[in-house]
Amino acid sequence: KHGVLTVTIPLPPRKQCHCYSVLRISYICCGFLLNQHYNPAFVSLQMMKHAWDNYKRYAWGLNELKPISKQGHSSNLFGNIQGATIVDALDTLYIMEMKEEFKEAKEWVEKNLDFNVNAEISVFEVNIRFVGGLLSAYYLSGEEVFRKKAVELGEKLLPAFNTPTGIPWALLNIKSGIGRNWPWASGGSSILAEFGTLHLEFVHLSHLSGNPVFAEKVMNIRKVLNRLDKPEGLYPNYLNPSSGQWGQHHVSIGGLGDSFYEYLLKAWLMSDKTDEEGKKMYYDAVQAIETHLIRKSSGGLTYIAEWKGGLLEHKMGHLTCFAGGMFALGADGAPNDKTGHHIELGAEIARTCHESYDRTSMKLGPEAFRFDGGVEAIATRQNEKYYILRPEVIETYMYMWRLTHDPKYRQWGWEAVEALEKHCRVDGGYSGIRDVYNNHESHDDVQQSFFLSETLKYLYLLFSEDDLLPFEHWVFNTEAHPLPVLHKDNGNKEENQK
Ligand code: DMJ
Repeated sequence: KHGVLTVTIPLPPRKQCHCYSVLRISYICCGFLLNQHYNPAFVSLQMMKHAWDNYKRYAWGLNELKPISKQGHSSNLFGNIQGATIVDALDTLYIMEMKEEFKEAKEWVEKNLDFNVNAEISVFEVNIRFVGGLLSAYYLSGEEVFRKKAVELGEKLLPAFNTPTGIPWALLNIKSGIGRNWPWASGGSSILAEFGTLHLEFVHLSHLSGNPVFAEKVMNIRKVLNRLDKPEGLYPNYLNPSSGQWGQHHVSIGGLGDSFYEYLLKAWLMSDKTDEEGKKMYYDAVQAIETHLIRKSSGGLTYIAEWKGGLLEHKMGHLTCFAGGMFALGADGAPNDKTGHHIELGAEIARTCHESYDRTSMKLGPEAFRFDGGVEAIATRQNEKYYILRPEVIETYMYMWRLTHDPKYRQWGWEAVEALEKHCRVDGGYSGIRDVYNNHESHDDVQQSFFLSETLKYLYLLFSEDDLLPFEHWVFNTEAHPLPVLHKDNGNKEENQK
């Protein structure tokens, strides 16, 4: 207010900026407008600190934070298992070297994380956030408590597979072991993206416990899928666990389908490229997706449509944007000299998803955007205009950056940082936005746990050196929890390669 204030901010110990160097941002601090030179990875770390400190202050031990009302938020996905944000954030804290915070999170897990509760939970959500979070925390830190808790929780999830086909239920009461499916899912079906997103964690549970049962359960899912005819080579989103038949023929690379495809590719990568079945299923699926779902708009934007019984809905979800990174990550093994083509596909999806952000007032992407009725990459329905701090677009920037080193991906990531700081950051943490086309924020008052596990981690990695969690040694589960590649030449002994 009364002169120039010079602030010196220590850079974190590791070199974190590649050729991007230092960025200038304007920052409001205690009422002063400061022009500071910030290292962008350091900015992501500061964002993590703000998200974490406020969770700790207002919602410690509860699942998530309501950053406007400054209290806990509980979602029925976790029943009454508590501490989702703590478990989801463990590895981000570790990677960012937030040592004090990691220590207090570990102590909470030791003393309070309790799975002996009468709770009906989502098998998928608990697996990707809790099992995945605990496994990564174990592999990164070597602390035995995380391994023990992961295996204990994995055992609690096993009754979900007690169905005539072994395709697991979506919901499970972890006390009684009784499972069921979402009442809205096509004729009692299980969901492709849910039962298809257990593979990585369950293979690691067998690896760490010495008990083959976990891996057997997920290998059986593959067997059931491989016996079935696939319409046009595509996998419908619904499969009945009793009859073993498909439900409605809806196909999506976004919600209900997305991470099934991701896990086929990553199962192959995580097996040190020995899982030939996973590899074949992945590249066959991508071939069918290209033929039947990928289209180009008249304005030249490549998008992935949804398929409903042979008819295309020209809509792409924010969730679908992860596929840019997936195509690029899988490019290396693509058959018939298609490596360059898969990288290009990844780059085109990244561009389309960036456009979906750029065409809003807040420069944050809507939940779904359309390519029909005269629009391209824009949400037209009111109930698709929200942004809930999702990571998929930043995830794709991170993969594209690592695999191409085209500086535009860091630039786009920085645009997202600026938009998050401007519109989502509030006193009590970070909040989602109800309508990204509006000029004034209407906050949804939820700080999702995946904001800490995924969005902020992918931003930090985007602005860090490639040797922080290198792709040769780590694969990220769908909640951005890094799991080590099980190298065939070291007797499958995991190493801390961070
Ligand atoms: C996350 O929980 C995971 O990325 C999941 O695969 C899809 N949705 C959310 C984030 O948007």
